[in-house]
This record gives sequence, structure tokens and C-alpha cells, in this order.
Amino acid sequence: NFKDTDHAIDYRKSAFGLIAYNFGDMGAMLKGKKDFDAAVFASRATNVAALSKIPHEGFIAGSDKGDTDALAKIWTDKADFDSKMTQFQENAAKLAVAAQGSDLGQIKDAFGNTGQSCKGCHDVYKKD
Ligand code: ASC
Repeated sequence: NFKDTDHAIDYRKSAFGLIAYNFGDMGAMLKGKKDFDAAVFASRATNVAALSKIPHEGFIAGSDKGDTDALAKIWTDKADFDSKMTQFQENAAKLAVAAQGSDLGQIKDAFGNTGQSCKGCHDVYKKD
């Protein structure tokens, strides 16, 4: 169990930071900001799929107070928050599968869907 709410906040933020780094590098490749390397891209997609399962556990009751951008709405609309988190995990898993193949259109679609999952949750549940 977490020691306290700060520990839970730190845990989920650590995972989000790793997700942002890996996802951002994939975006850079798809947007032509750096060369597309299929092996690196697939490795990052695998990382994001695994990491996507980590943050949810850190959203414990009371952890809207502290060094966090999480809004209290997360805990009042918990079922919706949970389903958005599940949707993100499913999209990230599909992206990891697509990244094993060489269909760039499919990879871009799966990347876009995953990014929409990030944004869809941030728009509602994250301070801006
Ligand atoms: C990122 C990142 C996010 C998402 C989001 C997608 O790279 O840090 O929060 O993508 O911007 O729309």
C-alpha cells in the first residue's frame, strides 16, 4: 500500500512522465521530426502499453490534495474516470500490436486513438 497520498501522487506522476517521454518520441517519428525507426517505435509502443496500466492504482481517495494536477472530479465521477483509463489501456495495447506490423496507416490511426485517450481524460480530469 502507499505510505500516504503524496506517495500515490508521486507513483502515478512517475508513470505519466515515462508515458509522455515514450509517446512523445513516437509522435516525433510520425510527424517527421526525426527518422522513423520501426524497432524503436515498437519498443516505445510496448513500453506505453505496459506503463498505461500503472497510474490508475495511484488515484487513491484524497489524492487530489498535494503536488498534483488531478481534479477532485475524478473521485466524484469515478466510474467515468475508470472507463476512460481502461479505454486508454486498450488503445495503447492496440497501438503496441499495430507497431509490430508495417502498416503505417494503421500505426498512425492507433497512435491517434491513443493520443485522443490521453487528451480526452486530461480535458475533463486534469488542471490546465
Ligand atoms: C503527449 C502528451 C500528452 C498527449 C496529448 C495527446 O505526447 O504528453 O498528454 O500526447 O497531448 O493529445
